[in-house]
Amino acid sequence: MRKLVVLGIALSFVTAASADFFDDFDSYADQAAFDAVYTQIYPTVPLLLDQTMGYSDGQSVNPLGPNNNYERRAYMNLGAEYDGTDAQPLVFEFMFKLDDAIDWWSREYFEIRGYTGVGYADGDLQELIALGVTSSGVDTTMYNARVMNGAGWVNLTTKTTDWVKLSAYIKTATVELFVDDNLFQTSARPAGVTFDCVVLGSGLSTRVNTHFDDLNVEIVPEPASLMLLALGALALRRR
Ligand SMILES: [Ca+2]
Ligand SMILES: [Ca+2]
Repeated sequence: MRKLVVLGIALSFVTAASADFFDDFDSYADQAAFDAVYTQIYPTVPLLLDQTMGYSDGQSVNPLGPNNNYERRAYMNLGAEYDGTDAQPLVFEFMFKLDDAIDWWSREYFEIRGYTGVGYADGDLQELIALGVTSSGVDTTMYNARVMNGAGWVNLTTKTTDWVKLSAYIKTATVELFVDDNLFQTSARPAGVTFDCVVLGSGLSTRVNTHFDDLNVEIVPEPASLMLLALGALALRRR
């Protein structure tokens, strides 16, 4: 009976862990193919698929600084409501590259958002977590992040021109903010607010060219949950 209980717990984790989305942007043959997946918020000034460089293989997303970049923004609905817990954080992360780490006027980021409805701009915006760089109210020598209903904009670590991995681990009532898997900030957040879409690009003016790659949205079991999974597997084998 105890084995069955453990097995049941383990299976419930397996089911909940299936909410994954990953895009390396390498599969799109052209801009039109990219636009079929991501909805351009300003169709006449689209967020660009860059087919000349990337972190993974040869393609990435480029909001095309340093020239006028007042638009170039797109979104994608995740198709369901996602939330993280302490046991199973919802992970939002991607690779990010600045062409210039010195210039203060650098405003680009990706966001994960939650609306009262089922996707982008459907009802009221409930929460927004951004990762990237911004130019006011922060230390502009650093990567930045924003938790709208938490710490607001915060500083992470010193900017470079290398590819870096920016990550947000969304837990029950906190958001942990990482650069290259190093934790730099923890913000509070309202528990129970779910996420339903991602927004790519700031849509704001900037003077620095940036690239984004390997966008990942995933529910990750923490080690305690993995231990339960292992116990469940063991129980199965012993049966
Ligand atoms: Ca890529
Ligand atoms: Ca929603």
